[in-house]
Amino acid sequence: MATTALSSAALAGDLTVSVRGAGGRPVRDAVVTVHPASGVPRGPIRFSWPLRMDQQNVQFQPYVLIVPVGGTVSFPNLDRVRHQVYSFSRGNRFELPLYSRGEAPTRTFSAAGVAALGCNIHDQMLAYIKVVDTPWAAKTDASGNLTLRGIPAGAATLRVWHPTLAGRGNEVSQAITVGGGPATRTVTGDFSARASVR
Ligand SMILES: [Cu+2]
Repeated sequence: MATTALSSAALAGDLTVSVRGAGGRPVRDAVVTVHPASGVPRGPIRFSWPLRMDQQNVQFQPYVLIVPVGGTVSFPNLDRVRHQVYSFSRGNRFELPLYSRGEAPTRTFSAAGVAALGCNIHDQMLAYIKVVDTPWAAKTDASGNLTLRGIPAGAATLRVWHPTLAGRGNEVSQAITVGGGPATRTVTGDFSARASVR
């Protein structure tokens, strides 16, 4: 590789994370966050995906939505039936009034953590909002993988959360060191827990 003039920007690296369960089974919808020891940038965090939790066919969509602290989520009802969405999760308790097709109430999430969502009308509806305080956050795809880009080089904490991950808060963490280039890491866990409802 050619040596060129050093950029004024600090070194940063891309991290590909692979989340696996028993027998190497890929785990989708696992939320991976990285908190550099040097801190996260000030100011609002923005993600590329919409902050939107649809109700369609009497299901929430998506199953897991990552939201930055302070983010406002809309909850559009695309069904012909009414929904009444709530969360009993500590720090993120709320209840939206019963609402009909075409309505899209909103809720702002000001505390990092999890909001397990339910519907008072339809017991089978379940989804999760993961509120994060770092811009380095993503969820795994169907192959259990994701890539976080531009993480500052140095020490950092990597966390993996999933509603069926066994352990405190459905989360595991490990210390990592981010280098100045691409890296990969596999996190294997026990995803046999019953999906948490709060
Ligand atoms: Cu409902």
